[in-house]
Amino acid sequence: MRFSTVVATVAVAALPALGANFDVTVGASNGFTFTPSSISGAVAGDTVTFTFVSRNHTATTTTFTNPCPPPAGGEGPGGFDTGFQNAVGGVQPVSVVTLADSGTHFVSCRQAAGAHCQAGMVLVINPTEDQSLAAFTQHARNDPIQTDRL
Ligand SMILES: *[C@@H]1O[C@H](CO)[C@@H](O)[C@H](O)[C@H]1NC(C)=O
Ligand SMILES: [Cu+2]
Repeated sequence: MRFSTVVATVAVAALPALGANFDVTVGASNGFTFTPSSISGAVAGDTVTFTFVSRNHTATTTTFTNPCPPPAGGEGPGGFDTGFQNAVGGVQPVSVVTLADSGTHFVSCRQAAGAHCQAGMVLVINPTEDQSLAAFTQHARNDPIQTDRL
């Protein structure tokens, strides 16, 4: 009996994560972009794997209407912030975020007082009809650079 208990414990510990994963490339072709820029059907426990391939960016949750720049630490609840990930010099950092809920989240980059955000560097997780990628992109492009939120 003791032997079988030990085996069962090891088997549980070896189980893979149950959630789905969504891969996002940050800064493809040296651009101010998340690729893809929209993720649908993500639920609590799923992961988003951000691979930073150029410059020095973050993936940070922010608000829908006043997004640029995102606040340090990310807009919550369910917010996240990868922190600055520098790909200059050839290393491509990878940051994995586990989603805390199945809600809609707006993501942008904190770099340069919101300049990257204003350039349209945006991602929506679980967009809705009212809170669409197009509407969020428009809010980002209209948001002035705000050095006091650095
Ligand atoms: C990345 O950007 C942040 C914010 O501008 C800066 O503090 C940091 O030093 C940069 N990292 C590198 C390696 O340049
Ligand atoms: Cu950036």
